Amino acid sequence: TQEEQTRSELRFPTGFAWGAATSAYQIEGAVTADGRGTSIWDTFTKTPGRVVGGEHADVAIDHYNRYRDDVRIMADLGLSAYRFSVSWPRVQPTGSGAVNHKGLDFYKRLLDELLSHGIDPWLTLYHWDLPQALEDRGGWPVRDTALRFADYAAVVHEALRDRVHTWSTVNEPWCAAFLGYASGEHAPGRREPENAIRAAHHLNLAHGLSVQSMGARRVGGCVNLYAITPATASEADLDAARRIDGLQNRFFLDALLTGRYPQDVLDDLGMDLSFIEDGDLKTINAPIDLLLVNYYSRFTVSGAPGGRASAAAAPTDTASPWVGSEHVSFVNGGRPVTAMGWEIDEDGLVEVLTRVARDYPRTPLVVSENGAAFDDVLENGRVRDDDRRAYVEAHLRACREAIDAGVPLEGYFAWSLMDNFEWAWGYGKRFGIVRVDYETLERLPKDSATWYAEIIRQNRNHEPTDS
Ligand code: PNW
Repeated sequence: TQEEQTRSELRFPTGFAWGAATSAYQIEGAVTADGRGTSIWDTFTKTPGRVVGGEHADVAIDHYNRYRDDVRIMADLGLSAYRFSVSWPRVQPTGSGAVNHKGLDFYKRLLDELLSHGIDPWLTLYHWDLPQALEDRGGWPVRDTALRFADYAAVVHEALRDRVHTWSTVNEPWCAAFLGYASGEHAPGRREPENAIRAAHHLNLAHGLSVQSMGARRVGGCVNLYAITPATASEADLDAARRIDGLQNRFFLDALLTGRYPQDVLDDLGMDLSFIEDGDLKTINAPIDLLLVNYYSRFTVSGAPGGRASAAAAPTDTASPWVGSEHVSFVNGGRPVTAMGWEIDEDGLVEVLTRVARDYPRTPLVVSENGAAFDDVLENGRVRDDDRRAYVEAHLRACREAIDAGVPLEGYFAWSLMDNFEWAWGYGKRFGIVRVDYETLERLPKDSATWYAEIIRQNRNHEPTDS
């Protein structure tokens, strides 16, 4: 039958990680509990005009208090892995010095709960919630922030190493640098193009320094990659594609995996780069055990004026994140879009994965985020999100295709486990496979979650039972 065929095509290798992902600020709430310090996202969300509807995440989906229920949901879905992040200001309220043990205790409780349900925790050290005190001293454009991060990483690693097998450092340095310091769409909301490049370098440096300071085995870096197509074969459009690929993809991939910044990108920037010190690239190129790839969409780009300045309109008044390539425009590639306006293109995922495996060989890969926001309808206690189910299914097929092509892909994490605070968009964009009622905070698995659970069950039934 059709259904059996679907399942047999979605058969994955034994040991494949079946996961879902979240991040601290987007779900935890409890922003003043147990000695947590202030992060740049607390400040940003309280600044008028920054987030749609003035929404913030003081309560978010109250995961800090409801983590037991949430782990139960993961167990019911049969997830083998869960990717989450640690809030730096919970652990070090001012980003350096004294450790707040009550903050670490929360993660110990969460990890114990996960482990007791047989769910493998994947810990991300930084998902954008910089302690405000460090931003007050200059933030990511300042080198010292990377040094403070290395200390923080060592603290977390020492406290949680007995409970965590897989570590990752900085989630999506592109977003943290360019949405935070160039376009201003994300916290801290600065529009300082050259400082955004400094931030990008120091985020890379923070990655490398923390790999060293943790001395952890099984540690990875995390990048958000896009498939990129020139709008036409014109010279201007080909140049636009080279530039955007350079700043979005190669600037991070080359640094982490080859220890070099792409020369063409440095040339495009045409700025003083003396903040890059001798030995930095060697540090950034610290050996890692895997690369975490977040994938959502494809960009179609043009060097001719007239298109949009960004792939999807930002919800607030922002500048271009494309430092040195502000003239590039993003055009409609003609594919269906999600509620974010992001084009759906699963072939782009095959392209991205095979490209990374070819150009940066011998690094195991994981799809650490993939998913879609849609305008869900709750009807008779059920969310029939066939659009999200189709998105996940298409991208899982893409993963399967990449594996068949020889890509060393070790897992897939749906973004997101639950509806949550979607940054500058607030709560209006729902990415969860589990619905959250923002009045009652009740959780309800959507049809996409039920479907995903069935795929996982089919795959895990075929694994050796003595593992
Ligand atoms: C990622 N962009 O964010 C993040 O890792 C998640 O926290 C987030 O919720 C998810 O994707 C969905 O947005 C991105 O504008 C935010 O290019 C913005 C962009 C990319 C990724």
